[in-house]
Amino acid sequence: MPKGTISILGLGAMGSAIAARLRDTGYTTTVWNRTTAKTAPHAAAGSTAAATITEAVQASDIIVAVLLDHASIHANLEPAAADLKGKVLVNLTTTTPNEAKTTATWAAEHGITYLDGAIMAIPEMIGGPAARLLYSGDENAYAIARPALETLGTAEYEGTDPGRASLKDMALLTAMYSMFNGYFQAAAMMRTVGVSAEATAQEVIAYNGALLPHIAHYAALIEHRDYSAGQSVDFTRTAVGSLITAAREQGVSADALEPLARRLDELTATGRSTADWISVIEQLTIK
Ligand code: FVH
Repeated sequence: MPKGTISILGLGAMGSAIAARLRDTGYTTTVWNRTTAKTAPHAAAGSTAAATITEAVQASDIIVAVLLDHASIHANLEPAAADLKGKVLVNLTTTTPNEAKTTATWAAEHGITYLDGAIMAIPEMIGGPAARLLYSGDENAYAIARPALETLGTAEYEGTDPGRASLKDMALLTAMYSMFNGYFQAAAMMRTVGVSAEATAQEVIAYNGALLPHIAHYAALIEHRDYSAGQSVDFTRTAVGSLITAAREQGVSADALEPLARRLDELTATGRSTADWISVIEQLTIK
């Protein structure tokens, strides 16, 4: 028995996975994509292919947008604003927090109930519990769309600030890219002596994997701004300086570490060389 009507705007890798999942879990789906040919497999599988975005919007109560970026969302949705009025719009396109807020303001001005979303998964994970999808914005929009959204993965509502889901997404992605960048640095250094990327990967997984839970200890100290003990700025500055020198000696760029060295230099220059090195976090806020 059909559960409700949902239109999916955007049939890239992620939009396609979402459309398929919603269709397979009993929703009446209408799909639209800029490149019309991408609607064909969905139409063959039971979705309705809309020729225009307006047609797609008019077909459903809930509209899920999965386009490339903020610019493509506004280029396509603004002309359809009148048709979106009174509907629930769930935007799963990756945008910055401020872009999410801009879209929320625009939606409110046009009588659209807006929920912003961030997908912490790859398309293959959609439909499984390991897929985390973060949402923030209009509570009513979340309540209405929630049953459908819960079919996509684990749904987590982050509150009414429309930028909140995006901010968390961006913060976690920043941590992720920094982690991988650290591995690239290690692999670039080790391959100068013929060690394979696979071998270094195993070493990094073992070493960093064992250390990773230690960030919870750092978190407690950061919460209390307790930088009175622990590994000092002075010690860490020397250690990071050696890492930079070692990288350069191997003919490898030290770009990955130089910002950390600069933060440690700043702490030293302002008389905080004996503080715990995790106080670098205080240097990250742009004043
Ligand atoms: N794929 C992933 O693993 C990540 C996981 C985390 C979240 N992201 C975000 O999801 C959005 C969509 O990503 P995607 O994987 O579906 O991306 P593509 O396969 O490249 O498809 C892009 C779709 O956007 C359409 N599009 C692009 N520009 C425009 C435009 N100016 N007007 C209308 N549509 C546009 C594109 O259409 P077409 O090229 O087929 O005609 C695709 O439907 C994204 O924000 C990720 O960051 C996915």
